[in-house]
Amino acid sequence: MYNYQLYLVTDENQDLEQLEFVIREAVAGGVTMVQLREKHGDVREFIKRAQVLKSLLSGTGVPLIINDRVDVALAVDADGVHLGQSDMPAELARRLIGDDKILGLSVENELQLEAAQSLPVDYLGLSAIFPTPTKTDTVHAWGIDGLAKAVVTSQLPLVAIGGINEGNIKAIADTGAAGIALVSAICHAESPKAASESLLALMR
Ligand code: TZP
Ligand code: MG
Repeated sequence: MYNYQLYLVTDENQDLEQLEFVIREAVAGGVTMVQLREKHGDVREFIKRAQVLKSLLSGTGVPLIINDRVDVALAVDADGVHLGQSDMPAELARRLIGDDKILGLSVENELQLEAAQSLPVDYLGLSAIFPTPTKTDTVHAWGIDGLAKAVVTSQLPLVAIGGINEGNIKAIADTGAAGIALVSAICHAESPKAASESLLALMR
């Protein structure tokens, strides 16, 4: 139902100006979804950045997803929330955000993948496919084989995340995953627009 093909996750280390540049370019280059990921700033800063992205994305058809915080998503009327395993339980988040918003959940191993199948979520983020310097606390890497098996068993759409770039995206696309989520391959590209265009072409 939603298009997860090229899912941009923002880099919290980029300032507002860099963030705006990346989002404008990435949308022009064809990203299909944007997640605002803030791990260290205070909630006011989070909300401010969310409001900026909300207005940048309005009218583009690209949904804005908020990482971790249901309250921030509701406060700015974002299109959805992405939860980790230690965030608010999915059932409660769904009750708060309603049926019309997008709800995603990260799964880090097979047990979590199986348990998530009966949850009221729209998609699962398979974290992490490869080890990545962007998130150093991931415990397990699914690899291409793990992803391919997960795609076969999951009833829910899977979005692959972690260490994905132009060099390995084809192997990911071949597994039948619904999409890929990336930070550095787009946020740190000299031209986020050109990077998004070529990543999208490789995904298709
Ligand atoms: N969750 C699992 S890996 C990751 C997140 C947020 C970071 C992905 O970043 P990159 O730079 O695309 O490897
Ligand atoms: Mg999280």
